[in-house]
Amino acid sequence: MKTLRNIAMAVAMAFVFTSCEAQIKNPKTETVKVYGNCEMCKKTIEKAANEKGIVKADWNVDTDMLTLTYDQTKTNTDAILKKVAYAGYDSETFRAPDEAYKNLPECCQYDRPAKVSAIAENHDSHKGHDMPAAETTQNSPLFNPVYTAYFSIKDALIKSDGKTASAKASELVKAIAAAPMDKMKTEQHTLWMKIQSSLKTDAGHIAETTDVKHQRDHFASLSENLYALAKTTTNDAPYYYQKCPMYDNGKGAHWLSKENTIKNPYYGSAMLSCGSTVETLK
Ligand SMILES: [Cu+2]
Repeated sequence: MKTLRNIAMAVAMAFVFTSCEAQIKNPKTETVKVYGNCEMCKKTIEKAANEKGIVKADWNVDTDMLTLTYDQTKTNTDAILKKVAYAGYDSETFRAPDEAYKNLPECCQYDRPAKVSAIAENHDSHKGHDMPAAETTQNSPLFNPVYTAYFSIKDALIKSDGKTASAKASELVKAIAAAPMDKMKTEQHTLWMKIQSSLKTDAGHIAETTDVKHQRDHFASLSENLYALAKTTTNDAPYYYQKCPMYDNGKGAHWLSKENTIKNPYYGSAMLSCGSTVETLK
């Protein structure tokens, strides 16, 4: 009898807990990224998303992830993210109107993501039009001029053609200077600030000489930095991170290529197929 009562109690308790949990009817839970900085951002984001009995929102300051539980017969994630965008916060789905972003307190002016797929439905229809969505959905176009110049240097070094390597390095210097920092994601921007001066130095030295040996020394460190950068981007085609085990008295050196086939830029025709792919970046 006592056991039976305990079971009945447990069932009743479980029911109470579930019904408390289920304040929101027909619940659906989704976690999405919303860009922001601080505790104040958390308040604003949650306030914009919350709706009594319909939406419960929780934004994590450390991960930038917004967990939404909502009544799926009454709303959906897009509708909620639109409200969040109007409050000034970008998500992967909606970009906040620039005005709303500018109105945020200074501490809340987070680094805006490069990825922009759409603008929250705008009162001013003109604003929506000058936002070329397709151009910015992928991250790699940001750095395309950098990588295009880099791959040309690599191809010249494969042929031990110091003159072309030098010319292409001049293009790389320009591409580095023109990289749009305002469009980089936070992690890319941080990395960019760290590697920018070495990129300039290495590209500059390759440009200044036609001595292939000197160019290859700088190409090795240039490749390491561009590898780190490539890891933060989504590439339209895979980049292969390849290794020559012999370079610099057996210390080895890496390079990036768009082809899986090994064409070694460190020794050219002498050791053309020496090396291997160590990582594929997509
Ligand atoms: Cu803030």
